[in-house]
Amino acid sequence: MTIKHNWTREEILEIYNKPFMELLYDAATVHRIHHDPNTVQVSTLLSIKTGGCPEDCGYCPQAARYHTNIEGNDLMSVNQVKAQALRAKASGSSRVCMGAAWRNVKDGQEFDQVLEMVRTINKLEMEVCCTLGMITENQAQRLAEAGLYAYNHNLDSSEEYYKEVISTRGYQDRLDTIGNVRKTNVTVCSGGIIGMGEKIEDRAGMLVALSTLDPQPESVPINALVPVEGTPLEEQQPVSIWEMVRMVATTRIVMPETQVRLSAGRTQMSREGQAMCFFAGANSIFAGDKLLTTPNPDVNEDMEMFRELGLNPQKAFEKKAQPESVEAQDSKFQNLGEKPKWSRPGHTIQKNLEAQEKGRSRT
Ligand code: SAM
Ligand code: DTB
Ligand code: SF4
Repeated sequence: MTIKHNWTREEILEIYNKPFMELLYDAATVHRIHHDPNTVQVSTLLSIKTGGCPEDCGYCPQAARYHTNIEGNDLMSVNQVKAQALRAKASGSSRVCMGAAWRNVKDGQEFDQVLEMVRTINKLEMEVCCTLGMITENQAQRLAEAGLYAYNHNLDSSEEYYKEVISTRGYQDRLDTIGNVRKTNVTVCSGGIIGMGEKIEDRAGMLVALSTLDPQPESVPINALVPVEGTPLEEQQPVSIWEMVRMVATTRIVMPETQVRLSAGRTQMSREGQAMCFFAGANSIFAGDKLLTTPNPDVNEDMEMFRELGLNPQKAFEKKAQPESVEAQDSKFQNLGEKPKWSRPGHTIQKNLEAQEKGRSRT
């Protein structure tokens, strides 16, 4: 079946704004053609390096400048990560997604340690995903060689609205990193956040940027903003379940083969609301009582919801074969000690500056 790669903003808006029942029916129809509607992939997030990030992402509790109430941590040890991965596996997850509060990856001991974490989890027969910020082609190759299954790097919004939220990096950096991942056999996970004050046109703009990638990302997380005290977006009103369902359904229609992940924001959703999202084409979730730093529903409650809805967790490597892990000493790709010049637009975002100022006066 051919996949359409030339979606326009107008076409996507037309889908997003359909009468609700039509949208739900169309999305569920596409979903059933391309996926088993009773299977949902379950990932567990693991924050391997928390807080202290130099970036100014307006939504993020881990940006050092906003002085939120999170507990920061240095990079976890390989053994700690292995223990957490085993717990995640025992609770029914097929994938571990390791997140680091980094702007970009730097070659050196810490990256070598992350590569060892990737090898270790892959050997537990689990899919391994990393989200470490911007990466070069060589860094992507090294992750691939260690056995990485997926790399998460979100576009987060439309190119226009991105400038209203982040000033320390540009949209093109994100696209270039996704391009670097695409040069390897690692799958691409890229999506975004709704509820940051963007217009529906921006949501459509983000879906244009994602759906015109060829190939389209293998997975697309849709996050509802978790407003965290201290961040510039702390006062944003929560998105309604109707908006979430519309976003999921539209994503499903424009990216039929992608796994659409119902990501941050599930603690605010009822089971009925989540069921609508699954019907509209969501077929993955983050499980575990914590996302990276904010709460997520209890695992037992999620499993109870799965039973209620007759959903089954997807097995590891059902969509794509398990990659091999090459040991460090046999690696073809070396630490190049690169110093890539990722951009730093540095334009003024009033809200970010105010939150930064408030944070400063609190310490
Ligand atoms: N530092 C890396 C980066 O920015 O790519 C990886 C970690 S970062 C926390 C990963 C993603 O988490 C962001 O791209 C964003 O989509 C999501 N995120 C962060 N804070 C959030 C919040 N408060 N609500 C919803 N999603 C959030
Ligand atoms: C994604 O799109 N959402 C996840 C994962 N990819 C890394 C992260 C959500 C983070 C929510 C805020 C927090 O817990 O810090
Ligand atoms: Fe840092 Fe990533 Fe948070 Fe931005 S989203 S502040 S880059 S951890």
